[in-house]
Amino acid sequence: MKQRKEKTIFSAIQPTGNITIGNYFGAIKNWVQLQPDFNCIFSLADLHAITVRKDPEEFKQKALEAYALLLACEINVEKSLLFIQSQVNTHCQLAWMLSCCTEFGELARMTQFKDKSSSHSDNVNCGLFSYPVLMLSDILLYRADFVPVGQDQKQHLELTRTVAERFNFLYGPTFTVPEPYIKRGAKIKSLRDPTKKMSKSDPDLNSRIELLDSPDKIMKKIKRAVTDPENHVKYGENKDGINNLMTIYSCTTGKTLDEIEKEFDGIGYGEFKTTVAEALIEHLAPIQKNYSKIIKDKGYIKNCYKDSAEEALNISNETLNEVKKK
Ligand code: ATP
Ligand code: LTN
Repeated sequence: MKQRKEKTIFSAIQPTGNITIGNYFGAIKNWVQLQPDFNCIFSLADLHAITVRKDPEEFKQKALEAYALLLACEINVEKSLLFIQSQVNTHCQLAWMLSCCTEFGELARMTQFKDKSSSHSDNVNCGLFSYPVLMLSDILLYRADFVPVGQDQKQHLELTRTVAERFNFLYGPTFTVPEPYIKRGAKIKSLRDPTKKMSKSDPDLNSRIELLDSPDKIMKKIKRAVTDPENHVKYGENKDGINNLMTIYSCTTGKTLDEIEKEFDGIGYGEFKTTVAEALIEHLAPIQKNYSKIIKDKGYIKNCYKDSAEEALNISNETLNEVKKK
């Protein structure tokens, strides 16, 4: 990280499956835009990902691809850190200490835990339960001021603040209490069930657009997206499917919902879907082009994550040592 700015940003993404436009518009695009103004520290949260069972070989490959894709999205390792969580051992150490400052009841209330324990009822492990403690440790180690995430992570952020304040109160000022940095309207829903969030681990491939999907796939998936019988491009209640497509179009083009309603006044869902798909295809093309170059250069990718991990370890060790002392 070359320049030291006044404020620091931390965020992470799990290398599970293929990164979707939900991850991109909800998180990664913001990360890229924040790079000129903040010290930016980003991580691939592989330790979080193993709360759900993985095939080891596939997992390793996915982590490498996710790393390359973040570089392709223009996370710039000259300016920012982009490291792999399991390569920086301070995270687990702080997580243990802070798990002793987190209440059982606080973790039991987390909606992500409730959702994931019902969708993976054969493996409700302790890691799934204490997941937020590792996450808040990720953030607090770097004394981050802001954490850009999608709305689904807001509850974990509130817990991060609670635990930081509790520790500071009990042992004296230590942690920066971070603020969430959440962009309005950036929650992208599943194309098949627009009441649920779009997720890269949803078993239904048609529920999501992945950043590396071909133009043909993007067109097909958008065409098949669930809508309502009204055939009127208007944002509103009980129109989750159309609301979602309008959000995607808005994120892609920068147009407001009002502008979109005007643009498609009197135009049906079929034509609207084609326009949304075309805009997405155009938006993703440069990322896909960058990715195909980067993924061929394994040496470069390795250098990037090793250098970042080394620097992350130096920064986080300072915080960890202070916590140990206290
Ligand atoms: P998984 O399905 O493996 O749980 P995910 O797709 O939900 O993964 P995460 O790795 O948990 O993604 O999240 C990475 C970042 O992307 C987070 O900041 C999260 O808030 C954001 N994000 C994930 N899904 C969406 C979505 N549908 N809309 C907006 N932001 C999202
Ligand atoms: N739990 C997050 C990923 C994550 C994260 C973090 C995000 C792990 N550690 C620290 C922000 C800050 C998720 O599932 N999106």
